[in-house]
Order: sequence, then structure tokens, then C-alpha cells
Amino acid sequence: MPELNLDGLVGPSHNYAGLSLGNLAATANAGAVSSPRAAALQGLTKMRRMLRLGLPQGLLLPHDRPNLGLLTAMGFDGDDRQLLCSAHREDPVLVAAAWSASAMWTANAATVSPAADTADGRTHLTVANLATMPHRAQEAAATLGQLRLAFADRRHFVVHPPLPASFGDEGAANHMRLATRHEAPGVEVFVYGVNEGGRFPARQHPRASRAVARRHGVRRTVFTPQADAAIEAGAFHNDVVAVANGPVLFAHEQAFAERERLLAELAREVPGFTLVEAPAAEVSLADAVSSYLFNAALVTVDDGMALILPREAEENPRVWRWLQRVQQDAGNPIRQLHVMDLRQSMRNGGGPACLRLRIQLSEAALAAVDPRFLLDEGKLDRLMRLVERWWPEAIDPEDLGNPNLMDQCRAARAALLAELGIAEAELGQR
Ligand code: SUG
Repeated sequence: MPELNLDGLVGPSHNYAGLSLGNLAATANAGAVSSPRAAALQGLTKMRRMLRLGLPQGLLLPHDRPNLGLLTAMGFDGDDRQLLCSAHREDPVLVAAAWSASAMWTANAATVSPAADTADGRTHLTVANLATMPHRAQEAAATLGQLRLAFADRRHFVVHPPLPASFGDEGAANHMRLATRHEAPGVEVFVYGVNEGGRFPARQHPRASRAVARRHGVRRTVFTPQADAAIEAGAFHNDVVAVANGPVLFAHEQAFAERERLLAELAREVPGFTLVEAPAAEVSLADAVSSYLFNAALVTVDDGMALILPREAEENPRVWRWLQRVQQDAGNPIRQLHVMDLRQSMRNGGGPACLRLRIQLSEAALAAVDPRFLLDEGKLDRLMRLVERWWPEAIDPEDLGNPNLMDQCRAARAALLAELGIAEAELGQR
């Protein structure tokens, strides 16, 4: 059974505004000059690598930015240029939110429960409300529109709207599925945060996790808390310290508050359960967070499993030494390490796993996905040329009040939609 990965194409407004408290990379790089063109090319290169590994690959589109709807809802008015300028003079942080290209991190687009796990035998997706951070909360409506277009076939898919904003939900980044094989019924692990009194917010509310599982009709669930220490070390999502594929859990020793209980349950519930765990004594939480070792995409390939890692993991000697040992150990299926340059996204705290929404599908369900969201080598070539032509080379966060940048980003998006044959009206919330 194939796994489709939908990567977020990095939008033309990608910038470093430092909007995410608790995301150490994003706050450390606040104010730096970004390179949207290089960022999008790095992402497309990753998508090509996945295709070449034999995996179906698709994309989700950048959202329309700047989001002037957010600014008008906040009481600014005037024609588009005036609106941007006056809002920027008065509230540059709000304007930075309206520009955010954060929809690129599609692990936060939705939670996905494959058909094998659900009561009605369909694939269920719940759009994440991303309620904890204002720049991310604005994504939900456009994500719903896109997913309803891509997964319109009701015989195979149910796309649920976001949960009420009172309960933060950040999608697949806090969800793992373990199953002996992709097509076998799996155990879905919902990881939530608490971190009462901590410096950084927990973004996934336990009630949201339960609601998603309930809506999807997931038959076998585990609910487990993130370790507060991991959140305080910068693991604002579980996928910064853990990732699962098939029967394998690849995680840091300090990822989970109730580690022993979780591991015992998985060992009982998942035939062939295999833990590949980095001991804190060898790889500290700080190393895990700065290298994004566990934000690797762990995927099934011909000879076992492959990890798609960010270059930062190779550059940390402790992390790389441990990874070499993992690769040599015959006791686990991780055979290939692929290192990718995703520096632009990484500087905003988004690694290989953040950039993709994975959906395990039968061949029939895959054939029912709107093909405009799917990629092949030729389409990737065309998208690379399009990005080279239309995406801004650099954005200084100081430029976010400049209406010319707005024109450039709008032209880039229009070129993208034309290339993919998708009309703006089709993306409206349905
Ligand atoms: O929500 N960064 C994103 C990164 C999301 C990573 N996703 C996963 N772990 N799955 C976030 O913190 C930074 C944008 C800024 O500061 O301008 C940002 O939103």
C-alpha cells in the first residue's frame, strides 16, 4: 500500500519574523533576511528525492499572502496598498502574521487516519485549527478548501473542518501511527502537551486529540503526554522528538512523560514493534532539537526503511555517530540515510517531517486523489523553473510593509495556480 506524501510548497513570502514562541530556531533567526526562492527549490528537491525513492509525491499550495482578510477583520481599511501600509505602520507584528508562509509545514495541516484504522473504512482528515499561534490559526480555512478539493471523493475520504479554537490542535505533528504493515489496522498514538507553568506553550490540547480520534472513528488509540522537559527544550511539536513508520518508533528517550507505559502498550498492541531510541546520555534533548534528528521523514523503501534527514543532523558529531550505529544495527530496518539541505525552512524550525503530510492509501484511493496535487518529474521541472522566475530572491522582514512585495507575491501565486490548472475559486472554503 503506497504512502502519499504531500509537501507544502514554500510560498513566495517565506520570511523570518520570529512569530513562534517556543520554537527556538524561529526565534533565534527573527529579523534575518530569508531567501524564498532558495527555500522553495530546497523543498522541491526534497520532493524529487522522495519520487526517486519510489514513493508517490504531491504538494499543497502556499496560501494567499499577505492575508488582507486578517487585516480588515482587525479593523484596517482602504485599498490594498493603503491597507498594508497603514496596518504596517501601526501593528507590524500583526502584518508579519498576515505574511507568514507557515502553511508550508503541512504536518500541521491536518491529522490523517487511514482507512484501515477507521470504523467506516474511509480515510479521515481533520484540518488543524492551529489555534495557539495567530499566524498559524489563519491557515485553517484555506487548508480546508484545498483538502476538500484534493480529497473530494466521498467514497474514499472524509475531510472534517477544524475543531473549535478553544482546544488547540496542530495536526499530524502530534500524531503517530504504528502498524505491522501500512495496510494492516494500526494503533494511532495521539500525543498532547501540558507544560503547566512552563516558559513555552503546549500547542496540542488533550481534548483536541480525543475529539479527532472520536470524529475519525479510530478503533485503536493511545493518548500520551509529551514530556514537559521536551517542550521546554524546544520540542513545540511531538515530531521534533519522535517519528513512527510501520512498526518502528524512532524517538528520543525523553520525548514522552509516560515513556514506560507507552512502550509497554505499543509492545503489546503492535506485532513486531521496534523501538529505535536515542539515549539522553549520547544525544541530549538540546542536540535532538538543534539537529532535528527526529524530524526526519521515516519512509518504507525496497530494502527496509529510509530516513530523510536535514543537513544539521549530519553536522552534529554526536547525532551523526549515533545514526551511523543505528544504520549498522541489524536489529532495526533503517537502512538508508538521505541528507538534504533544507536550511531555509530549518531556520524557522521546520524540518523534513514538518514539510510533509503523509497519507497511507490503497491504490484505488490514490487514484481518487485530484491529480493536480500530484507530482512527477516533468511537473517538478516546470515548478522549479516557475519558482526561479517568480519567487522573490530575498525578503528582509523590514520589507513587509512594501506593497511592491505584495504585487510580486500575488503574481507568483497566480503563475503557480495557472501552471497547476487550479482556479482560485476552486480553493474557496466549501
Ligand atoms: O509552527 N514555524 C513553525 C514550524 C512548524 C514545524 N512543524 C512541525 N514541527 N511539524 C511553527 O512554529 C515560524 C514562522 C515565523 O516565526 O515567522 C513558524 O511558524
